[in-house]
Amino acid sequence: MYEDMVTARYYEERLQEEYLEGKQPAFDISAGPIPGELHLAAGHEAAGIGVCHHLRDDDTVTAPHRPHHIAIAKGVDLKRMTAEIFGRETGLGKGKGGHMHLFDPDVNFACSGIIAQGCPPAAGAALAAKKRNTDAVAVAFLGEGAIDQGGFLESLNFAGVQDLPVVFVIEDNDWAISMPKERITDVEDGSKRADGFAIHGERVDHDDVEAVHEAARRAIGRARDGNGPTLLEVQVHRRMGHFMGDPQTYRSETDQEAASARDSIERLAETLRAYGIEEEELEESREAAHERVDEAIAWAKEQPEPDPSAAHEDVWVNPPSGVTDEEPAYDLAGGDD
Ligand SMILES: Cc1ncc(C[n+]2csc(CCOP(=O)(O)OP(=O)(O)O)c2C)c(N)n1
Ligand SMILES: [Mg+2]
Repeated sequence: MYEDMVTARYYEERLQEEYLEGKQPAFDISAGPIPGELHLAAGHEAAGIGVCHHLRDDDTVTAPHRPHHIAIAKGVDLKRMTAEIFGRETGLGKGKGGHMHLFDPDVNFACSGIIAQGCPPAAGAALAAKKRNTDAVAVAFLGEGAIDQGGFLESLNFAGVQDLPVVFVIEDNDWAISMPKERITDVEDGSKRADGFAIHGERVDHDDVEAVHEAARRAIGRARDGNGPTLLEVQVHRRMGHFMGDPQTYRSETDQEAASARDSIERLAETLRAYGIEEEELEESREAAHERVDEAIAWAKEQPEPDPSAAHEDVWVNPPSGVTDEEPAYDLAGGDD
């Protein structure tokens, strides 16, 4: 878990460098090697990694717009994920999705820029696992800013009624873009939403990966054993802006400093030292993590860019006429019928 946490943090530090380098002197969001928005999850590592360390490849994970730490912990191919973020042809989505739309069918991972979007598909994956009589489970991650979304609440209900092997994990970082948590909900503990659906709820109120791992053991064990869904909330911290380039004028310096002062990675390192792990061993983990990340980024940057003529391929299920030479299977515009 320590190595994955260091990998996730270092990965984002390197992405940040690559991202900003291309956007100077004025901040042009479309310029540089990583086009578009970039949402970094530094400060969220304990949640993604503490939970995903219980999962197998055949378990499903859906993540939100801040997905890197979760994808790394789920075992998504780091090279192809990086190529996707850099918009390259060999990326997971042929360079067309970018960092918020990573899909890796090999390890059943998906994410989306639409908040709480991953909840219904996770419930669906759990229903499929149950109908196939396997013990696979599904986990949906979402932010505390998404806990009033209909898709989330409907998924909780459906999962409860159908006793599905699914765990919903709220990463509570106190912010939804510039909106502090207390202005969008009167519920201090998001896991209390579970009570309204008669399912299990639990909150880990500090971003200690050991505590998350323990809570996730209970939740995922319950799902795997056929004992139904759980709603788990983990207090995390947003060390960065909402997206890269966010000036955070809405946020006090004290709040930003407090978020940076709580470092779940250093906390785990301290714990490991207390268990008698030598500094050398921790250093080996850090070096292995850095090497893996540097290699993935170097590989991604060497990958070809997609051919512009392929822009519409894989985008439309049924291309409107004019997009390709093929005749559409039916008239998307509706017509008389
Ligand atoms: C359905 C929907 N509404 C609005 C947005 C715009 N939006 C993007 S991120 C975000 C806030 C998300 O906050 P939270 O869920 O707490 O996640 P965090 O960014 O803090 O990790 C919003 C409103 C969106 N992506 N999808
Ligand atoms: Mg949030």
